[in-house]
Amino acid sequence: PQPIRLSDYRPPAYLVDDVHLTFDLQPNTTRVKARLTVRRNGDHSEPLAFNGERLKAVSVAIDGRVLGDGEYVIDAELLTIPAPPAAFTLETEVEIDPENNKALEGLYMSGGRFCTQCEAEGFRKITFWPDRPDVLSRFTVRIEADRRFRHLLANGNLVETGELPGGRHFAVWNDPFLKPCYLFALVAGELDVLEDKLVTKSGRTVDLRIYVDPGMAPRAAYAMDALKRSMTWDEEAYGREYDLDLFMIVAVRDFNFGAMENKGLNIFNSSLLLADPATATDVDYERIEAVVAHEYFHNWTGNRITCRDWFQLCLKEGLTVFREQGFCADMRGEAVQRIKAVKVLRMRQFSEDQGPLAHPVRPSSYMKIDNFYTATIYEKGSEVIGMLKTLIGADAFRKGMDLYFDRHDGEATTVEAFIQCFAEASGRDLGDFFAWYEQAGTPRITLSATYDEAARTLELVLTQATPPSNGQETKRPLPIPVTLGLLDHEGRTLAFERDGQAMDETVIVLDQPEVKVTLTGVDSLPVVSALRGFSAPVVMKTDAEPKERYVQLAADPDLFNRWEAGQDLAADLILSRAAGKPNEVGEERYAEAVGRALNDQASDNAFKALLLALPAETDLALMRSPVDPGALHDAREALRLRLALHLDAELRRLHTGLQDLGEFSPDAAGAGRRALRNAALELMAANPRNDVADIALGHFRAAVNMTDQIGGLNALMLIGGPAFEEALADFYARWKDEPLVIDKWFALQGRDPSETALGRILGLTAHPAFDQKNPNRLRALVSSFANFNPVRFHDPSGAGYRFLADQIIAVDGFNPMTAARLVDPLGGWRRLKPELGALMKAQLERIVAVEGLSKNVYELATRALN
Ligand code: HT7
Ligand code: ZN
Repeated sequence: PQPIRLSDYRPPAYLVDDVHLTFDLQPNTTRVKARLTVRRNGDHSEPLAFNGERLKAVSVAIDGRVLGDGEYVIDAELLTIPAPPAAFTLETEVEIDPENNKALEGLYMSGGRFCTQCEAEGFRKITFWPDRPDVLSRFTVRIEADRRFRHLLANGNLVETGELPGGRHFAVWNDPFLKPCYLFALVAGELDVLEDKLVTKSGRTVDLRIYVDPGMAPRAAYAMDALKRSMTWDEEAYGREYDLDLFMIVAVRDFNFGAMENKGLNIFNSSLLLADPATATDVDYERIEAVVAHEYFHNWTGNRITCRDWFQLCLKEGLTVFREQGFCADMRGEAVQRIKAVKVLRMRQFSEDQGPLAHPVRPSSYMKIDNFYTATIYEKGSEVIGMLKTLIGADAFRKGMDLYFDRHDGEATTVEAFIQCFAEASGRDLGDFFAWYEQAGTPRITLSATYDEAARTLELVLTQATPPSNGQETKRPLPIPVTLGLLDHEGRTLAFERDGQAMDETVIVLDQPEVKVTLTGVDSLPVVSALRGFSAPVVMKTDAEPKERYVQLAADPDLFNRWEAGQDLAADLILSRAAGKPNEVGEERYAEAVGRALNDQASDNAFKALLLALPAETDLALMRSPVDPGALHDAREALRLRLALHLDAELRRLHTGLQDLGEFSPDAAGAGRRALRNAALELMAANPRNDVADIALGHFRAAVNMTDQIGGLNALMLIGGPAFEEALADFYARWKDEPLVIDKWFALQGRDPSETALGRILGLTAHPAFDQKNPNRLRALVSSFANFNPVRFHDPSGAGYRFLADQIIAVDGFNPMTAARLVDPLGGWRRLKPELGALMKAQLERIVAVEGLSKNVYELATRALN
């Protein structure tokens, strides 16, 4: 297969201004009639070549005349018409089979309902079309179906409904906004609906509807609340108002991704929409709030202004993640949300950046665009915008956003056009900044500080280097904003001067291989608090000593750096132990410092819960190579044991004192309390004292919400033994009819690090409730195992790798997109200790050798091997 390159971009040869689609819905033989108003784009004589995949063509006509053989060609990918007129009506009719569409793109069936997923290139599985985001059209859609498909939904406004002979009915929808076909959506089926209204800032009333499985409407209440808060927030934070009179969301169980922002008709994976205290955890609530907001925010960043081509994907995704993170910070607290975002970034994006799948935020070539919905595009894409804001300031940033919305509304545009708005708004040349979009890899920066007591100066020397990545051997320096403040050794903020100006905090722009900055008026030997709020997506090394980290852990006013100091201390201790040099004095000192931080009355519970969690094994694995996952696991467990013993009384006190009294509330305060209580229990589980299993079992049995039930089950899993087996069986029996809860049951077992877990995990694919065809169920077991259970995944026998490869090969046969998303954990073979690396590589080779492998898996597996 040939890659597609950004440098080959050409405007579309033909545009479609209007389209009228008629769907005659039948599970196996749906007919789609399309009437397109087509216009040649520019002066050329190129043939018309519209995409079409797996379409059984019934007829093709131009201006009412049915074309005969020889007047058009249909192959596996295209409808070609050699010499069409300059402007004409193209009518096609095709037949498709939604029921047997297990790839879950195009039109398919989930839970007996019709639904669609068109991003990125699914529309070509519905009808012949120039399937690219820079063709913007006005859509009218008529849906005809049996009356048992009670709700017939599409984008925009409902303009007509009616009855048809033979127990059928119809609905006609019109979307007044121009849109690319990837935002097209259709849903048909029996659904319950939760309804509400929102009055926008200009006084328009918008009807809000969330469609769910019959009986599930009460579980959509939190999503509805999140939707209303998102709509109001976007008005306040960005001046963006919703533009249609109706906004709909539909939940489906079979979905390749989290959710989809189709214009006026978002489609959600039900796991990211449905919640009640009995079946959803606080993490679910938080995710629902974030994803509802994210998809809603796409209405402006993605839908009203879309991407010219798929290389510009970060234009809508990075920006929308950035907006989503701003919303979540306002809803749930800035510091805690920032720490969580950075944890995700490090776990997913930094590992991507260190492996063979590293790519720039704006890639320059791809084989399957579905493979580029990555942490780099989303999470690093958001970080890049955060840096832009730090560099030009909040006011210029907002002006730049306003300009972008004004200038590009209704267009399909580029990252260059986006950055240009900020250059104009700030009056700054942002030419160098663009390297953040073009260069893969995580920059390494160093910072060293020299204090001159007599002169009261602090000289800071910062350096940067970005390691080579596939296809980019040499790297340019990037403009890296390093937000920095000083503390004295008692933890008090230390003021200083920069260029004669007094301040508490400054942003140093590290835009050369080395930058020196001298701060003056520094009254005592300082502790440097650098990269505050994680002001850039880099790995920083400093010459600070552990005692300085302890000052930060106790008192840094930047809560991100307070947390980071604890993580750095813990990581050093774990890595020393894993290297055979345990520092027992240091471990004790660390445990004492964590104990003091837990007693700090000023900090909130959610923050303390984060402080209590040691760096993940996957994060630690990024810090050293070759990686020995078993040694890392044992060393981390040793520190957990030390903490559990040292903090025993404190953990018990937290566990008892933080019990939920009164009604469950999913808000930040309630979630923070439960997070800390469950984090305390998780740490207690490392303590071999006999009564801990009883406490965990009591916690599990007494739980009145899913957060505590999973917290109890998780602790029992870490302890192991008959109590765990009993609780696991009870949990299954109680929730067997709740698919979203049974997903949790699979996911928890996938994460089980105990020595005997591997056999059970591999055996779970034979469980009657396991279903490879449902991406949620598949990911619950397979992704949680491969991504969150390093010690068992990297079993010395290679059985974990073989298991993952088996799943990828099997799923690729019907759902290549989801199969490809499982490849990532096999990308790390080069960094592993050689005997493990060889076993992992062998599985990649086995995958690549499979006959008839999809482009999706082929692309990622070959890149992972190279
Ligand atoms: N924009 C949406 C991406 C998406 C997707 C991509 C590929 C295959 C299936 C998909 N479903 C949704 C989701 C988002 O980022 O908002
Ligand atoms: Zn998105």
